[in-house]
Amino acid sequence: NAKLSPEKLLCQLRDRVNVTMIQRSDGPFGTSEWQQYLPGKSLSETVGHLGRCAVVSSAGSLKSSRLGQEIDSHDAVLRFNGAPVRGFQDDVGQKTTIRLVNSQLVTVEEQQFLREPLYNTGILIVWDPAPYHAEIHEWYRKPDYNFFESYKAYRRAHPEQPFYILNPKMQWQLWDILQENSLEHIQPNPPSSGMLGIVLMMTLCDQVDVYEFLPSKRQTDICHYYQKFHDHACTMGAYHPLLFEKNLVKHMNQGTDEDIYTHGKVTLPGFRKVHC
Ligand code: NCC
Repeated sequence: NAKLSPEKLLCQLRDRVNVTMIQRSDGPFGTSEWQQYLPGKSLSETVGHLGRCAVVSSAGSLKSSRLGQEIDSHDAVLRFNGAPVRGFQDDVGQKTTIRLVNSQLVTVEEQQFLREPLYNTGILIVWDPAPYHAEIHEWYRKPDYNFFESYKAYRRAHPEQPFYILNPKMQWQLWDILQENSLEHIQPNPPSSGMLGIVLMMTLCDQVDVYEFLPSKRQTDICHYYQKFHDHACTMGAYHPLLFEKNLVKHMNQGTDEDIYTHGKVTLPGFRKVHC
């Protein structure tokens, strides 16, 4: 399906997808009010140089996988949205270095977000589906979910916990590459949290092992490992271009098909290890 060789694709991702967090110098965030809220340190200063990293999708196929120890053996672990670890350690591990959450969760589920201890571990990053290649002021005026007040409330309650806002330009730079490498026309909706998280970790780590983004032999219609909720669209995508994301990730996999089948595991190089 993908048109470029895996090597060229990695170079395109490395050179064209700008993974940055909102900074004090970013247009509407330059006010004195925002200065108090945005973290003082950059994300790379906060995490340092990471070696082996794990990205844990929230897929139902993680259930009974017993991948917990293997996942925790990584230097850093990325999880998504409300995906829990308590009660699921054997399957998904217990380490959480970064949690990537969407703006819908932060806004619509604000009360849980502000209250549940799940969110108090590790570094938080929130992202919002911005209009296609929108300029930062335009996005700030019209975010998909207006999560800014909830972000501020969380920062006031947990001022010591690093909490970043993903610069929205990344999602469309990534979407463009997804579209260019697909034979079909893709709906212009942003990539899933899973795909954004994979590329984020490729900027921070030497190696990225992704679990159950490409489903293993445990593939199931159960949406999440932590809920009894069936929906085929969770794995294949409805709003997000999930199928195209999965094809792209499969194309770049440096691990074996056996590892996908048994562990749902894909291995990608960090961008530092990509030579173009
Ligand atoms: O379900 P969600 O995603 O939180 O899952 C995180 C990422 O794991 C991968 N995944 C998940 C389930 C599955 N069966 N297969 C998978 O590959 C995907 O890469 C997914 O991105 C999101 O992307 O942010 C999403 O968020 C949820 C929901 O908003 C949050 O869980 C918060 O409650 C969306 N669901 C709904 O809006 C109902 C989902 O569409 C996308």
